[in-house]
Amino acid sequence: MKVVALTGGIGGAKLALGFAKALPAQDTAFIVNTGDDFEHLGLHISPDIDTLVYTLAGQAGLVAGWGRRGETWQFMAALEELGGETWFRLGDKDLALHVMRKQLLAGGATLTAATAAIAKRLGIATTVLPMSDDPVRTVVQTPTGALAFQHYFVRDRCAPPVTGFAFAGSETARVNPRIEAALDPAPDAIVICPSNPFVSVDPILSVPGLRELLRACGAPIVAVSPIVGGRAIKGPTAKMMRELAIPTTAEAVAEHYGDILDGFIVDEQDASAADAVRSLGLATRVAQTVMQSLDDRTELARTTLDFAASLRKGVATGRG
Ligand code: FO1
Repeated sequence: MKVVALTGGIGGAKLALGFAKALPAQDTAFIVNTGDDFEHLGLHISPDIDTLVYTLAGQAGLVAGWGRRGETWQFMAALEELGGETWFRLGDKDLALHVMRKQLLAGGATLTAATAAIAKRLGIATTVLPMSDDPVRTVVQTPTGALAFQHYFVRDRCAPPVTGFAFAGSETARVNPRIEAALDPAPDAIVICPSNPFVSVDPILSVPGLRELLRACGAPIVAVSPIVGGRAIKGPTAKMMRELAIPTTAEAVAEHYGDILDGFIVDEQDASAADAVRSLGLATRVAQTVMQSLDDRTELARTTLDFAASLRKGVATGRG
């Protein structure tokens, strides 16, 4: 089985680890959101790439879910003394990765090449692909104006009500050519991980041509709901849905993804949503999607692949 999975943020990284444990490395490729990226302190920060590579390397911070475990904060303390910006916390070990990435990019490397070099040094054998090597930046629209993503997410702690999103640079961004290679030959499954649909998945799908590439390759496309029992397991997904007057339900997420999907997996707590999802023309599967242990991650990965396989056998997918 070969999988290509779209991921961003902490929820997505959990399932990504499940795939990395369930499949051989050469059969596993991740398309990662770079809409959260920003230039900060002269560094190029790529939070969703870093959350994924630290998770795959077993180095992710267990509490917050971002940054590295076992961190020290001498750099932040010294920066504070100098009056530098410390609202975005960079641990001492994490800092080394950002400095290395900046050095590679300054030397002319693409974000893909820099990511591959870093992933290799962290012992990661799976393929980690930024959605594009061109800059795409998520902008959060609020009643009092637009916010850069990290200002919304970290500096303002997701407090401002959202009215919409924009992905600056997406008009001219090119799909990472390595993604085209990963889709040819077609994988057995394309999976949209349980990430935030608005600020982790939509930026990926905003890259011109990527949505069409995913659909054209013929692999079944399935998503795992990031909403369980009306709540997001982590992060502002449900809050954003409420602010956008979208019901905080699993089926509302399926509807949001629209016709790119063939199948949608809902948690056992939302089994009652299965009919509503089917009425969207989607195949659906009820499973445990809440991932606490490593086994949960691997089990959900296997369930997702099995579900996609059942769709690949030509079962009516309801896809237009
Ligand atoms: N999130 C926070 O809430 N506070 C932080 O200080 C913070 C620092 C940080 C440093 C590196 C990194 O890769 C991620 C970091 N994040 C922090 C998380 C980050 O903002 C989010 O993970 C993504 O942008 C949204 O998924």
